[in-house]
Amino acid sequence: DDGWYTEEWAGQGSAISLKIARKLHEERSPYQTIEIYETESFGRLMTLDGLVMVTDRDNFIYHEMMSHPALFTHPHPRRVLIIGGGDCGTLREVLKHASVEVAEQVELDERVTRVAEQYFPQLCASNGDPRARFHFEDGIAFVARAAPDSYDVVIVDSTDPVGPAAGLFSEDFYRNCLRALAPQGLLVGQSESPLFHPDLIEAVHRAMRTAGFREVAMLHFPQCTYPSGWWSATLAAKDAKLPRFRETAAADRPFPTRYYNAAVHAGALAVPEYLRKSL
Ligand code: AG3
Repeated sequence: DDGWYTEEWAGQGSAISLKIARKLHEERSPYQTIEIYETESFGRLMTLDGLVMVTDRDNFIYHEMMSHPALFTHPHPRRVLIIGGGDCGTLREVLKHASVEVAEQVELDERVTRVAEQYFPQLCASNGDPRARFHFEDGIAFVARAAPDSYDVVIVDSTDPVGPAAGLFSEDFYRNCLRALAPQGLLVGQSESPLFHPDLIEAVHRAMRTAGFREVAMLHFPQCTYPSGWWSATLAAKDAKLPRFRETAAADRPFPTRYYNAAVHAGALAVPEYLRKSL
């Protein structure tokens, strides 16, 4: 232990290292190893099975981009379902929208949420909101038995597509999301790095289309502590082409954001040249 935390980026011959001040917590939950570190310059760090999930310093970019583009695209998002997202950062952003009447979160590992409540209280600041509902169970099974037309927006804030999260990138899962979505419904899922994982992004697009989503688009944004430092989310529309986002509402949003704004939203949808043909 040389005082640095390193996540080696599998198969990419590269890594992220953060200088550690001290380790605050480690436990083995029924699902994974959860660790919390105090870093020297990125605030607190949460890892799951050795993979970076959240740092204090840069998680706002990811959480804002997982939520606001979808919620400012749907015409009137009232019922939101979050799959994963145990650190509650996405939930906090979703609850900033006054139109949201209920936000249900389905996280497999309750310990992730309990540890986040203790070590990332800012991310969990809205957990007591009466609109928030927590389910600690498998999101794949939850969506499979959800009643049709239950949600306006489904957000998949998952770990990498390995182990229990692999099913969250499958056509079957997307088909169940499609059914659970109401008319005009939107699905958004984190979809890894545009630099390191273009094949996965392409596969996600294909699977969503095959599942029946009418239009699929990629959003991209920096996330310096995730593999390659550049990340994506994939947005899909249930029953019509993706509407243009509600740009005026985004520009006039009555709550603070640190990364998201209307121009950032438009820019995040621009398709990099090398992906233009494959997507
Ligand atoms: N999002 C985790 C994305 C995967 C990161 N991958 C990695 N470090 N290899 C979930 C946490 C944010 N709510």
